[in-house]
Amino acid sequence: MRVDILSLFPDYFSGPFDVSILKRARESKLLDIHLVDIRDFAPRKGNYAKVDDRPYGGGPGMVLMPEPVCQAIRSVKREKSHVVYLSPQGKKLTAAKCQELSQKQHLVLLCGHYEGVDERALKEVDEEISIGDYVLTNGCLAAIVLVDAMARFIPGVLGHEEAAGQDSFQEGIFDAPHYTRPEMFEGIPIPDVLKRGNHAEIAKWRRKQGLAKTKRVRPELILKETENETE
Ligand code: 4FV
Repeated sequence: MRVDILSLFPDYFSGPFDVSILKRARESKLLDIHLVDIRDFAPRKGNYAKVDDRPYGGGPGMVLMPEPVCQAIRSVKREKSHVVYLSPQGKKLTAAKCQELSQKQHLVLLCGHYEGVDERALKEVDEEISIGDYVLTNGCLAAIVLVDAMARFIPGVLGHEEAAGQDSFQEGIFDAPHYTRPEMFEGIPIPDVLKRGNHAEIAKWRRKQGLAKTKRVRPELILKETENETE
């Protein structure tokens, strides 16, 4: 999959894509990430390229201008491209959405900055996605979160396939608690059921644990899950 990330800070991405699973995914060409500097598409006065201006109607902060944003998107957009604008005004990113995006051939991610992007630039955008109900200093972080969570669904990116399949939220509920050696830690043993090695019993216990914690911490997920089951 090719991913073009449009931002004002291409350097922001040096690090998260250069280690561990994402580094391996890029090396094995499962993930082909390109960084585009929106400032390269701004009209230049001398060596200054203006990308932002004050908001019409007044108010605090600055707004990203439509011209450089649209030109940047058009510089990479092609027939099968799917353009996503990361912003707090988007639909919340979910595992299901990550799985859906992982099937795209070409993703174009637009990272907001300042107060946001001029609304008219959104004519080049297919969907707006938020990573959560809080405001970041810049949208680059949201793009990193999306690429990371989405890449896990690309076949071959994770070591053994089923890992993503057993994730939290895969069945709309939390993952079960995990245990590893030592069998006794500071007087706390591992649950007996995990020692008995009866896989059906272990699977039942894990689902029960996942369900119980989801009910306690995120009851709305249960409602949604049962709604999905009853649909
Ligand atoms: C954000 C979010 C987010 C808003 C102002 C960047 C910032 C600045 N993006 N999910 N939450 N973006 O806070 O995606 O433009």
